[in-house]
Amino acid sequence: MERQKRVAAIHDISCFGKCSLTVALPILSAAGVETSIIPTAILSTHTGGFENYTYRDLTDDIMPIVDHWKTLDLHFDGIYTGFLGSFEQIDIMKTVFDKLRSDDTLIFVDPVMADNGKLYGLFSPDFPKGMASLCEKADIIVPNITEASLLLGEEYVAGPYTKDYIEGLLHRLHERFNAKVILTGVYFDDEKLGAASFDPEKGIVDYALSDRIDGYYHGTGDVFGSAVLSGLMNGKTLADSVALAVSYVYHSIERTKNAATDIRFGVDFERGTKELIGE
Ligand code: PXL
Repeated sequence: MERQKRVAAIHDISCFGKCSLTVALPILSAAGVETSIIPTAILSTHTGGFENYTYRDLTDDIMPIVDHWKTLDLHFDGIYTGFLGSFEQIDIMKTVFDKLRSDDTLIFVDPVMADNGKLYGLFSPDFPKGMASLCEKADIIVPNITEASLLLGEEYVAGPYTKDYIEGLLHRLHERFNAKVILTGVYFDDEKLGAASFDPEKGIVDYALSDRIDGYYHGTGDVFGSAVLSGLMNGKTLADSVALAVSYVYHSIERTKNAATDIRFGVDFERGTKELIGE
């Protein structure tokens, strides 16, 4: 049997509301990937639509965890970062990458900081500069269109988009960050929504679009990123991993919509995990 892949997932734990580590850990595990975690903070809920949430910062615990791991001589096939709460955590991630990576480690950075043309309330206007400096260290970045424009210092453009715009954005991101790029929130009309990816080795842009389900469902970016990384760790191409993730997110939203769950509570990704392993 092939060696099991191992990923280090570095995100916050939002105790209620299904995102970040409470999504990355179960999805990667369900896909057969061993998943070690470094929690960067513990919140009672995520910050999207809840008030009075608790926030315990765990910045001081990150390096001691990494330094202990170093003594165990662990090999990581992937390092996956998402929501980071401060510039300090961004800087620490650069050291974490240097300490934990081997020659074949995939550095997968989701620059979680904004959506729908707006930076999340928690972040100062200069936060994107910090996130951009982390993306410079990545092999793959997974911004949505708002995050992509912030990373490039460009004006946000609202959709529907043209292929020229999407492909221009992908190429500018690739040139700026020297990484493979997956862009989420791509749509050309009101019917379909999904992602576009650019793999420089292949030289073309691939699209994966599904039917659009209206409503802003929280945590879908993390479900998407975790599913893409699952696909990659299981040997799929970038384009196939993105297509798998778009379909998985679509089905997760569909189940949630049918159940009429509060959209802040996250999506029902749990009852679809078989899709991750092609069943
Ligand atoms: O899903 C991204 C995310 C992760 N963690 C926290 C968040 C958010 C988005 O709002 O608030 C704490």
